[in-house]
Amino acid sequence: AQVGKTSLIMALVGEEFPEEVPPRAEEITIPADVTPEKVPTHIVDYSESEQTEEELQEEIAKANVVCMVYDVTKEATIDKIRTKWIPMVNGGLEKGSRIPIILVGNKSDLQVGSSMEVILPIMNQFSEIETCVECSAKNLKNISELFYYAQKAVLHPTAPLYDPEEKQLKPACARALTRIFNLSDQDNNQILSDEELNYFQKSCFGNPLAPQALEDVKMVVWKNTTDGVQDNGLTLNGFLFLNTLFIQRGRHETTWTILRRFGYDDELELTDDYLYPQFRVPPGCSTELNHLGYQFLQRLFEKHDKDQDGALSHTELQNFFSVFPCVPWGPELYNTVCTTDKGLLSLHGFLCQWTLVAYLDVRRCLECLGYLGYPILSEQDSQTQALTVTREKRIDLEKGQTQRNVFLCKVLGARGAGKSAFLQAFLGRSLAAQRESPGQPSLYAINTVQVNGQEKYLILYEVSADATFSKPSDAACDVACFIYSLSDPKSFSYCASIYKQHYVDSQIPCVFVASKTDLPEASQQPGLFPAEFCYKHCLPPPFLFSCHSQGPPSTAVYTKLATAATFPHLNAVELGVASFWLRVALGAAVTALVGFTLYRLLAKNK
Ligand SMILES: Nc1nc2c(ncn2[C@@H]2O[C@H](COP(=O)(O)OP(=O)(O)OP(=O)(O)O)[C@@H](O)[C@H]2O)c(=O)[nH]1
Ligand SMILES: [Mg+2]
Repeated sequence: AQVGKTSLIMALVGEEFPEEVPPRAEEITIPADVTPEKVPTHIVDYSESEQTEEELQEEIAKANVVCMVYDVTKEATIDKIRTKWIPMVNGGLEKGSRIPIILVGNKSDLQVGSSMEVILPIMNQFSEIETCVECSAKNLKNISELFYYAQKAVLHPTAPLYDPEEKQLKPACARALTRIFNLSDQDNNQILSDEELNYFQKSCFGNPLAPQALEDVKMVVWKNTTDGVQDNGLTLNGFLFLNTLFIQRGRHETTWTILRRFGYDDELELTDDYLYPQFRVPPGCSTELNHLGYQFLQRLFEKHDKDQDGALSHTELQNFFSVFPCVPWGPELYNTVCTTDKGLLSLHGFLCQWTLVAYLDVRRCLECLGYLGYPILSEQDSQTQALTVTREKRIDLEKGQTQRNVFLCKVLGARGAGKSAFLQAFLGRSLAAQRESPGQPSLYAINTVQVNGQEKYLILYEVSADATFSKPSDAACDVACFIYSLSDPKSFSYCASIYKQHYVDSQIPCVFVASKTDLPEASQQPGLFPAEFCYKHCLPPPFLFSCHSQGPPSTAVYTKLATAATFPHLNAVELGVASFWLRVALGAAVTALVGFTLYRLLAKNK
């Protein structure tokens, strides 16, 4: 009481010292345009004589920041801050969710020395105290500063960033800044060069550093650290030191600007707005990376391929994921995409995997591109610019053409028919190669295929023989591949039955594949001749396939699948099916014709 709370508020608003004040000032809102941080500010006074403690607690619960005023000439009022007011404000709250406090020493005009000696221990005791300021309502000293600090405490709180007791960055803050350092270190040499620092500066603050400022920054770091500057650039430690310095000098808004630019919120988590920008995918449409997305990913691949062998080793891949909260790809990766001779991830395999993620789970893809700093590094508004939503499939079918570059093929077949082997063969692995290094099984395999001179991505998905097809989407895909084993007499009936139940009336192109042609053929169950079945349903004749090969298995069947997916509107007849059946039929006619001609020749020579 009587420390001058009401006078301070009225001095701020009236810009002069009010000689007479009521016990409690009216609630006021200062409009955004006249406050230093451009946020509207609501100021609420408290009067012990007019309000109960419950009323005070209610107000505190609504507040973003509390200014605690003491009288610099009365030590008892300082004592009460420590013993009563701070415990009251933050006592009920759990650690971490504390309301920032500004200590305000009023009536500085009456005092000769400074109250700082008494205040400092209190500040050290309570980390929720953002700052302290001495002021005077009487001669208007530091009044606007006081409200500026209050705004700053809300907008740029110290607590998440800095541990005043340890005098160092908090672990979460150091982690976030480390990630930002790694993203900004574009050539991956663990040093921010002048060029990288300028890019960083520009993306965070809108303009590059002046050459002299750049030198000054490095000089400060060099003078105060042992390893902060190396090869005329800033190391991670130097970068962290610089931010510690900002905070220690009360310039947390600098560090906050950096953190927010890279997508962090007040809890130092990446915000949902940043990780999951609005992206609408209407039903019937698919999602693909566009050239911007591929360009960005290729650049990052090259950044992390330190030995430039065209592949990411396990360590290099780990390094690539260092800006992620956890590694998103499991060991099945190596059975999903092509690898190099040494079993490492090639650029091609890397881009295939990204294509798969973009197609199957676009939300996840946006999230991952967010971790990689896409918006900042590509100078675009958001990750959505790396992706394209394709036209609705129904319209593609109507128009008879598609712009899609990625197709999904479901691979169906009885147990042991050779589905998994078929997927692996798509990655260029013969049966021998598969047996030599089996690895973690994957239900997906993705690779590129040439269709009419254009590169298309084809995703193979192995449907378990136990799959139930409980909803229409279980059958949905761009092309269905039915695999039966020539050596297993029972395996065709599974294909025939799934085809008849789920595909015969769909518009999905279907291809039958007879697998294991290297093994002795067993006749399929009576009454079921695959070729006859295909003919009856206007399907192309079964494609003969074997993974038992020297070197990579033949790719013809995958081209056929991708072609069928690209031109679904072409029915079997146009896809050359007819010509096959015609050839079979014509075969007889040709023989007859040749026979006739021969006969004539013979007759002539007689
Ligand atoms: N000789 C030969 N064996 C093959 C061929 N393709 C697959 N196999 C073998 O057939 C067996 C079954 O192959 P998988 O690919 O696991 O069959 P699947 O259809 O995936 O089986 P499930 O996942 O259990 O339904 C394995 O032992 C393969 O090695 C082939 O072209 N030739
Ligand atoms: Mg399998």
